[in-house]
Amino acid sequence: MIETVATTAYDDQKPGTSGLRKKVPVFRQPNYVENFIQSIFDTIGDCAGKTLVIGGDGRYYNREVVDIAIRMAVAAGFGRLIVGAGGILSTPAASNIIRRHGAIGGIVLSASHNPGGPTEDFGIKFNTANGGPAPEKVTEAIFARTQTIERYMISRQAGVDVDQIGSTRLDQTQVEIIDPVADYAALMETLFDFGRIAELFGSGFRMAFDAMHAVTGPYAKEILEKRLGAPAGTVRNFKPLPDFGGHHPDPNLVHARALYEEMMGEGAPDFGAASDGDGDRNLIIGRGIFVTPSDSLAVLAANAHLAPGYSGGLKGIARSMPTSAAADRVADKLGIGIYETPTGWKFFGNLLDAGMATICGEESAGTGSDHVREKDGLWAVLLWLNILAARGQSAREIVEAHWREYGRNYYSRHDYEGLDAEAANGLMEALRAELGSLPGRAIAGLEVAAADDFAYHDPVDGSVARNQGIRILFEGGSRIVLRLSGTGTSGATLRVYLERYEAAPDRLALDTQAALADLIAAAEAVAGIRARTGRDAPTVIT
Ligand code: G16
Repeated sequence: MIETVATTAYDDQKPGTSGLRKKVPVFRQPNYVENFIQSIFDTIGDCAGKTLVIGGDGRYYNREVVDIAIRMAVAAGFGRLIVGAGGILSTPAASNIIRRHGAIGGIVLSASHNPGGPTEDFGIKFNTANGGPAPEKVTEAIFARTQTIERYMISRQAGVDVDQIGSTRLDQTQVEIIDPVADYAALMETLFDFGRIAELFGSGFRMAFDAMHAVTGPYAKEILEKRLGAPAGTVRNFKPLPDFGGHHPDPNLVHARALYEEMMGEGAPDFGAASDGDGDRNLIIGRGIFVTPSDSLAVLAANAHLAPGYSGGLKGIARSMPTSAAADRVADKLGIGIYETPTGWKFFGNLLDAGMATICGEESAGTGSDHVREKDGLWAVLLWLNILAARGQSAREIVEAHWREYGRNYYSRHDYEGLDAEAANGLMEALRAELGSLPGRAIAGLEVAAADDFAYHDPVDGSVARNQGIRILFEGGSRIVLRLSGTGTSGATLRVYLERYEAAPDRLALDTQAALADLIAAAEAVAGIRARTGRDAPTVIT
């Protein structure tokens, strides 16, 4: 039985950098979830006979929303639903399934690296037929629809048991509950030399992978321990929990501190890695060395040809604007295109679809390739393993050799979280107003060469995205970027990105924060962070 339910619009359902992210109590308001899902379906238009993928990262409220999404998709007339067993699908696995099964798109439930629980974060995003996050014109259409919605449709038939792998018919819809891992693991086998990586593990190579009680656990267990023969216990915290064990499933140096300490300590394993809530981010730590996401992108791009899936070379590299320019040097050397996009994986979609880029990366711990249309945490880890196995060197040796060859882009991001939104917006507006007068001025001893508010002109569809972050470029190539996060769920988060390039052989092993000290001072001087936000120090330094 399909019921049409009258509803009233909410005015705050505007998707951010990566879908609609709010606190669980917000999603629990009457019809809040239903309004958003119906707005997605109304934006798709005719859903009859089409295929839709549904899954999420297993966080608190995932099961309830999977059930609602299935019922509403049946009411919308979809022909086939593909749902991860237990309501589980990592973001990259969902992207792969959409592509592999010719789905019109997917509903992916996640708030990524944000904490989970009854008062914590939840999120809904829509991915389109290419497997990637919906581009801005689609998210804007969904948002517009949420503003005028007056009804939604839902099936009141008995639902399906999402824990039971199998296929059930509900009205005209075939609902398939699938193993969330199988298709993804098969894809990884086509890209990497599993035999060689297995030999590495067979030779006594030790690895620590922290799944942070999030979605990657079952994927990492299957691939690393079962298929590649890593010793049992290599994958830690592998059981996805609705509250991630009370932690933030954020693979950075704050929330994966224990792994970092271990990798820097006596008797550290050879290689350490972690992934986030929905499995699209990665953290890479070699024994005695943290590899910044920007460096990781550059090293992976320079060595990708060592993995079978990339042996033919790369078509191009894309990075988000705040990501360091380390990858640009690799692209120059390889003689391939380098593209600078705004923050948000959705901006890579066109470049990947058009065959202009093969590998993409972001400073926010995201790396991926054209194998799917999302960033992919485990993919990055497997490419690293493939490279380690092929080169027979440690991660540290590889990174240091990379710096010797290309120079080093010292890089750090300072986040000021939970700011008063007005104060944060005021800071950005004041900076914007000053941009024209900055070039030629000296700030904290550094001369400004150029300053702008980044605008992206998509070379594929000609669309323009403005106000994507303030860039202050200094003589000599150092820079500061300031922007407000588009993924937070309370107040505002100011991100300050700092970068300095060094090529002198005796200046490649400096302490990162010390190497960036004058840029940190310049950011404070130009933006007045302390005075405007009342904060003396960043909340998180990565
Ligand atoms: C999302 C986006 C990324 C972006 C990151 C941070 O990642 O997919 O492209 O870099 O947020 O965005 P912001 O700086 O606006 O907070 P995830 O892993 O949270 O989905």
